[in-house]
Amino acid sequence: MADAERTFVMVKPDGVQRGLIGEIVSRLEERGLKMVGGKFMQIDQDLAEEHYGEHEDKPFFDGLVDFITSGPVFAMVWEGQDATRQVRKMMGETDPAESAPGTIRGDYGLDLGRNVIHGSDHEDPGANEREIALFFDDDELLDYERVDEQWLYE
Ligand code: IDP
Ligand code: MG
Repeated sequence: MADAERTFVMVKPDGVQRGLIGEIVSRLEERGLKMVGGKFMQIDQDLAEEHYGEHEDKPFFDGLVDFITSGPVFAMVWEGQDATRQVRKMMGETDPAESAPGTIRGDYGLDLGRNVIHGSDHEDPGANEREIALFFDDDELLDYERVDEQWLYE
């Protein structure tokens, strides 16, 4: 496998409330990505402010923090070839209204502030590692082989 990497993915509170955890996990699993960590949790104020720290000066920051702490999320780590960029492609654009049908945000969202899923930004080097470390301890991430890996990678 070339470029094997891990990326942080989260079903946001709107996705949890709308019953989309299974659908999102299913899409990533069927693509061939491997879940190596998962945590159903509620984000507190400090973690939210740190996770979205890059947006602290934006007008939507307070609303974003309120939203992401408003209910349970499903935080995950997924592993695979070029995983960070591939997950972002499957997510669509930040604004669901601009996201192509077939993408997660394009299929399940309409509004910028309720876009169902988070995934580490592949254009921000180190974002995946930083976000994984923010949400997971090392011993919460599992190393294992999926039985289909020999058919998934050349
Ligand atoms: P991303 O989630 O596609 O990486 P970012 O630009 O990193 O997008 O923004 C983080 C999150 O902040 C978005 O997923 C969305 O929930 C929210 N957000 C971004 N821009 C706006 C906005 O203009 N209004 C309201 N919420 C926004
Ligand atoms: Mg982002």
